[in-house]
Amino acid sequence: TVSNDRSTLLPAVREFLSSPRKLLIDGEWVDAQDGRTFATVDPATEEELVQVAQGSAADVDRAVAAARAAFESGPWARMTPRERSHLLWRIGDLIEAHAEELAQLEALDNGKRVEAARDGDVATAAELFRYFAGWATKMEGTTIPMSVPGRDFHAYTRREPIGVVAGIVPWNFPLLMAAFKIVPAITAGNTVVLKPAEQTPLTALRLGELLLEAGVPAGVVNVVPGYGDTGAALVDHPGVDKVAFTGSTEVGKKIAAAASGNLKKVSLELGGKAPNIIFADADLDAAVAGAVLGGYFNEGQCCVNGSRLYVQRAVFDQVIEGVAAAARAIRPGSGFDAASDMGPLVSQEQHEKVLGYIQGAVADGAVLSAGSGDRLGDRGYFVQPTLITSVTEDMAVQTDEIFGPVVTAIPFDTEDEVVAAANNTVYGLAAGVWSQDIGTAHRVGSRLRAGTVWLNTWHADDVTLPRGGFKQSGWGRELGSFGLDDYTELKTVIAELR
Ligand code: TXE
Repeated sequence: TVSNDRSTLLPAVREFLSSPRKLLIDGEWVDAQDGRTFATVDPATEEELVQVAQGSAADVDRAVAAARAAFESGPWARMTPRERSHLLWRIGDLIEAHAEELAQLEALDNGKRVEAARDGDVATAAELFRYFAGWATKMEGTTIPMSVPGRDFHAYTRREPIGVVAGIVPWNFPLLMAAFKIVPAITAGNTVVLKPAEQTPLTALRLGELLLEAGVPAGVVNVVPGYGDTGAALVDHPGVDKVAFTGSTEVGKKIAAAASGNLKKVSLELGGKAPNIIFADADLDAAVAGAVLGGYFNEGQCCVNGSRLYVQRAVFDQVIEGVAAAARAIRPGSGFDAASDMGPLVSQEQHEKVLGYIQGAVADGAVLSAGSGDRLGDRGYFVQPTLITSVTEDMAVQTDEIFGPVVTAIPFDTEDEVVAAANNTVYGLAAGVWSQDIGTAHRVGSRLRAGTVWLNTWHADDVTLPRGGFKQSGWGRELGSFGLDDYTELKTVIAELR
């Protein structure tokens, strides 16, 4: 049985959940125009947490108008880079000051462990604001020589904000994904309408309150929760200049098509199916630990998880034994239970999808080296971390993004063979190599078609590093200095010196 003790909930969290949450539009908390609300659910108990206003196309209209007005006039348009920098830093401090509260809200809404939310999601969100606070004053252009015989010119470039940015985010790192969209956008002087995922709107709404408290002017960041149709209304809106989306490849394709209406700029961070390659000369203890972390981190609901394990034949049995033993030892439980190692999946839909893939693999003839394919307990969306062997490349469990704690493992003999297999996917988000031969590690790393490659590590990360996908894993890069490029237009100015 799963413990669902909620006695540690902070008064601020209880207060936040005590009344329906509203939309943030133009600095005000308002109901949806048609009065509609939807329930957000605790995935550990399957009980409703609170009702949340559901934005319709009319609310999207109001939010886009507010973002447009804030972009073109008012305090935001006149704010200096230094003032924006200080503002960003203040928000980082406020997030840190409310870390436990935000972590508890995240654990309730998403299911992840409070500790993981506090030390991971919330801490990184705070750092993101601080890192980009530094960039606000460093959005420099260049002067460029021109060669026109007999005439004199001064030419230079400027980085200017794009305008109104729609951020549409998923449920796996709700606060952090909200920060991924808001931070670079406002650093560069854009304004934002954020659409959190329907499964997990709460921390984005709490962040909205903190943004106002920090002094973000009205209309600069608007938060409009709702389902996919709310997101679609934003993508279709002619007043939106850019869409920044993280989610499924399927919806990413719809967004790319719909955005063609006014040719709004689009950046996409989509699905993945990362290959994790372990050579026989690897430090096997480290590789097994990396395979476990890479496979099961965040309940397996992470786009850069190493879900396809490839192990060189000589060490295959040894590695499988190690990963299976570790997977069986993981104790799923409530995110509020200090004894649990892993929370539930986010939703009933995700639970059914993941169990369906595991059962489908068994029906196809694969073997479960860890996990059972059955739900754990009778309440909450729990699943035991699963390792699948005797897998072939054509099985759905091997080709599709599952987005749960499910790892498949296939043995290989040669480098060429494993590189071909690893790259044989529509995705290209992350990949990894384990080998103590630096030549092998770097050479194979360079042959893998993925936006992030980890060598002898997994999930090592920093807000300073760009991330994004090759192939159908996306368009553009987020974070690091490159992350600002997608939120600015480059203007070339040419003056004749007469
Ligand atoms: O994603 P969706 P879902 C993958 C993962 C998962 C699967 C389905 O494999 O199992 O996607 O998850 C909004 N126009 N990833 O259904 O639908 C939606 O409301 C505009 C990988 O949750 O892509 C939510 O806010 N917006 C991924 C957001 O898009 C639309 C993380 C993501 O939802 C829309 C999440 C539309 N037509 C899921 N339809 C990653 N890359 O990390 C939906 N939305």
